[in-house]
Amino acid sequence: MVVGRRTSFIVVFIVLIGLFGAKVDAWGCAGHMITAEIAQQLLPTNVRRYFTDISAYQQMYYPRITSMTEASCWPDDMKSYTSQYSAWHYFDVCFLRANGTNMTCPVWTPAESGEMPTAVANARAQLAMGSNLTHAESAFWLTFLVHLVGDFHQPLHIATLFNPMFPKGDQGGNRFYIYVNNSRTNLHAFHDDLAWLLPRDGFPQRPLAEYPDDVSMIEGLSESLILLQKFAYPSQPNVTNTSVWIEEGFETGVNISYTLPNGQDLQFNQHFNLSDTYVTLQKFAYPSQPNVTNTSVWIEEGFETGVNISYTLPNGQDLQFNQHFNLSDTYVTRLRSMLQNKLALGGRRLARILMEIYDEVHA
Ligand SMILES: *[C@@H]1O[C@H](CO)[C@@H](O)[C@H](O)[C@H]1NC(C)=O
Ligand SMILES: *[C@@H]1O[C@H](CO)[C@@H](O)[C@H](O)[C@H]1NC(C)=O
Ligand SMILES: *[C@@H]1O[C@H](CO)[C@@H](O)[C@H](O)[C@H]1NC(C)=O
Ligand SMILES: *[C@@H]1O[C@H](CO)[C@@H](O)[C@H](O)[C@H]1NC(C)=O
Ligand SMILES: *[C@@H]1O[C@H](CO)[C@@H](O)[C@H](O)[C@H]1NC(C)=O
Ligand SMILES: *[C@@H]1O[C@H](CO)[C@@H](O)[C@H](O)[C@H]1NC(C)=O
Ligand SMILES: *[C@@H]1O[C@H](CO)[C@@H](O)[C@H](O)[C@H]1NC(C)=O
Ligand SMILES: *[C@@H]1O[C@H](CO)[C@@H](O)[C@H](O)[C@H]1NC(C)=O
Ligand SMILES: *[C@@H]1O[C@H](CO)[C@@H](O)[C@H](O)[C@H]1NC(C)=O
Ligand SMILES: *[C@@H]1O[C@H](CO)[C@@H](O)[C@H](O)[C@H]1NC(C)=O
Ligand SMILES: *[C@@H]1O[C@H](CO)[C@@H](O)[C@H](O)[C@H]1NC(C)=O
Ligand SMILES: CC(=O)N[C@H]1CO[C@H](CO)[C@@H](O)[C@@H]1O
Repeated sequence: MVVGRRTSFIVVFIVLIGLFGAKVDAWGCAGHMITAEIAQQLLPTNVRRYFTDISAYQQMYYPRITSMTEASCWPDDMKSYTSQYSAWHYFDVCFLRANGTNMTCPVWTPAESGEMPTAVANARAQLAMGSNLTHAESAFWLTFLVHLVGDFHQPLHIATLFNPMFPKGDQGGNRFYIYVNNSRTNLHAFHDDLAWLLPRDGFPQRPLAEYPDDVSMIEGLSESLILLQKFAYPSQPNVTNTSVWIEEGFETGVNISYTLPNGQDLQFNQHFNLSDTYVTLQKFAYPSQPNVTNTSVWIEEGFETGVNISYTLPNGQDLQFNQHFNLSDTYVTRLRSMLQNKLALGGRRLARILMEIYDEVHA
């Protein structure tokens, strides 16, 4: 599969040279930039330098893309020129609200669900080939990896509603219209747009190099999200249970504090300095997330969030299509909080994956 794709992507890559640079809508771009920025801020220097160099290759082909943060939006820009990779951006899981009818979820082939998990695995496997890739290939796969880990943490790239109004599904909220402060939008776009947390008048402007204020805002928000714990997370029902805290603390102590990233025991009076990787891992390895890079777990999480937060009002009632009243502040506030948690989580997981790739390439 990978080999077959490779020929075709090089063709597209070359065809696209020179096209980029047209004014492109920044729809959903901020979330991707923040995910990329969080990951970069968490990476140890050597790993960050390695991937920064790879993303610099992209500048050879697209001079207006000057960083990994900026490149993170490119797979969406590409959609204007080709639909070849569109299925990489989602993995639909049916959320059925039959509303008393006999309707059921459709039976999908893997290709019909979308190819996001496979695409992430492919990107990862390709990057692990290190210098066996051409510069263009490295830049292509890194950019897609960064982008797709971001998409993975937008729950409506997973949960998709089926009900009597949408017997063929609402396409992850794309067909589900809502009103916010008298403006009509759709649920998917409202998520992509971080529930209007950030300015919407063309933010962030590109190329970033020409808009230092936008860069500051992306960097500042990323820094503060790094500090966010993943509390109040749907997959953590035991968030205040101190027995669980003890299990977690023990597991972290064993796995992270007393063990080096290569699996060896930490030595007393260790003669060499602790590696950057060891120090960084401590900042963001959550023991209750042994599956931190397991995309099956990401799908379960995304589905649960989509069902419980995106498609459900805080009072437990179903979100209604074309809801005649404005979305309540409580719904919007909860959504913003969830989306920020997801960005933080996605950025951390991306950093972890990049570190694992770096270790594989340098093994
Ligand atoms: C569902 O109900 C409709 C009529 O309401 C019927 O025509 C159809 O056969 C039913 N489908 C199944 C799978 O039972
Ligand atoms: C790079 O290619 C060579 C020759 O095919 C192969 O022996 C080597 O294992 C490859 N390296 C990686 C990291 O895939
Ligand atoms: C659910 O059923 C009720 C009662 O038949 C109907 O008023 C409502 O529009 C239905 N909702 C959807 C989403 O189909
Ligand atoms: C919706 O929000 C707008 C802007 O905040 C407000 O003017 C309008 O009265 C609201 N509509 C309803 C039905 O609450
Ligand atoms: C809707 O308008 C109110 C009043 O201006 C504002 O406080 C709120 O943040 C707006 N909601 C969104 C989602 O922008
Ligand atoms: C709390 O976690 C334990 C396992 O650590 C689990 O058995 C239990 O069901 C969880 N409690 C809730 C309320 O989910
Ligand atoms: C707290 O966690 C412990 C251990 O995982 C579990 O046995 C217990 O049922 C949990 N308590 C509550 C209130 O969920
Ligand atoms: C340990 O780190 C210090 C400060 O970065 C450096 O000067 C020193 O050479 C390092 N020692 C070893 C053995 O790597
Ligand atoms: C991954 O999570 C699943 C449950 O979601 C669990 O069964 C499995 O043991 C976990 N894998 C690891 C390596 O912890
Ligand atoms: C990933 O998670 C799935 C579902 O929770 C689990 O079945 C599988 O064993 C996990 N894979 C690994 C490698 O831990
Ligand atoms: C969250 O969603 C899951 C389905 O993914 C459901 O089983 C669970 O009851 C929901 N939790 C809440 C609090 O609504
Ligand atoms: C990956 C790893 O080392 N996991 C270990 C984490 O710690 C628990 C004990 O709390 C071990 O059982 C795991 O094997």
